[in-house]
Amino acid sequence: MTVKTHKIAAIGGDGIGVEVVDACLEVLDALAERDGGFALETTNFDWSTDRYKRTGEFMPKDGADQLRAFDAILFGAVGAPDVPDHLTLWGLRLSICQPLDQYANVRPTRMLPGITSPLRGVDRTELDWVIVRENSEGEYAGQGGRSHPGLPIEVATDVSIFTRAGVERIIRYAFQLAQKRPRKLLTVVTKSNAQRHGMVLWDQIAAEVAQDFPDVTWDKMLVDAMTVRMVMHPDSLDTIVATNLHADILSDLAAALSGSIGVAPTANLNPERDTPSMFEPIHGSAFDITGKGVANPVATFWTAAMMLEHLGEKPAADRLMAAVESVTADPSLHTPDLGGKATTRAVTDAVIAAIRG
Ligand code: GGG
Repeated sequence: MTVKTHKIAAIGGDGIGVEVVDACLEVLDALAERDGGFALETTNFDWSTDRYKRTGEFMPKDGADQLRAFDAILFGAVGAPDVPDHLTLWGLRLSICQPLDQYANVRPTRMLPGITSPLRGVDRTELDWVIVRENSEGEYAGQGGRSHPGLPIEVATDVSIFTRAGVERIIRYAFQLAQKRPRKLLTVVTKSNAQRHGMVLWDQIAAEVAQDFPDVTWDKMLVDAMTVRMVMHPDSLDTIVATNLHADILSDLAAALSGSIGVAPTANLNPERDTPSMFEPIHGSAFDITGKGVANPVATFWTAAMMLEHLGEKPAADRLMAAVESVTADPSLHTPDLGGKATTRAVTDAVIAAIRG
């Protein structure tokens, strides 16, 4: 049998990011061993807030270029209590996603077996969404500035940038994704009543792109009304596309509704595959539980399944998800975020045992 080797860059980052990525690498090794058809060659990078404190840089200046040599990137989390969040986010996560043009941030949400939703009466069939977050521009374009510091006339601006090319490619990606899912249903989220330029452009481009997808049923929602719909009528939604900021907020809500942000995965994709894509849990560094051994590794395992699928290893991805679901089905293997007492170690061992069968 030909064994294909995938080169993986592993960046644990900060806090529990390091713990869940380490756990995930163990799981991936077990999968590769069990599968036999592929191998993973992993390179660990210490890029993090700790590195920033030591050297003044979260990652080397040519860091994003170094990552081009890899087939995929497995990322943990960024953020630390003693460094401002805008420095950590821009210093690491965005310094990778933006130069590598990982413009489609895909965030599946569904209820895994054994996990209950805080929404009363919602069952697994009613909550099965994919949120597509625009990941390259919009509110995260980095445009704006401050002047007149400390004076009453101090000014601070953050300018959202929406380009026709950027909006069209993410909406087209979302329609394509919706088309592949059984319900062929897409909701385009904006705030075009208040933001009368960029958000109106989103609405217009959605209507244009929709012409190419006559088999996809689509509608549009204002982001505020969308939060109500997610809670009150979760079964009315399937694929959702929104701006960088709106989708970030909606996907945290989605994760909470599906049981915990500790199980929510995400893929930062360059769909054209010109550059490597990056896979990470949605959650951050969670310093309140760092070092306690209780971080939920399920989000990172799920994101690893997305990574394997992206690398063409669908049977291994399916095996991993089956192992994860067999573990979540057992409440004695729930970590504290899910109301249980299990440790990261126990969940990881159980997933590896399930993989080995
Ligand atoms: N693993 C995700 C992560 O570390 N996120 C850190 C963060 O601050 N994210 C905010 C954002 O992406 O807007």
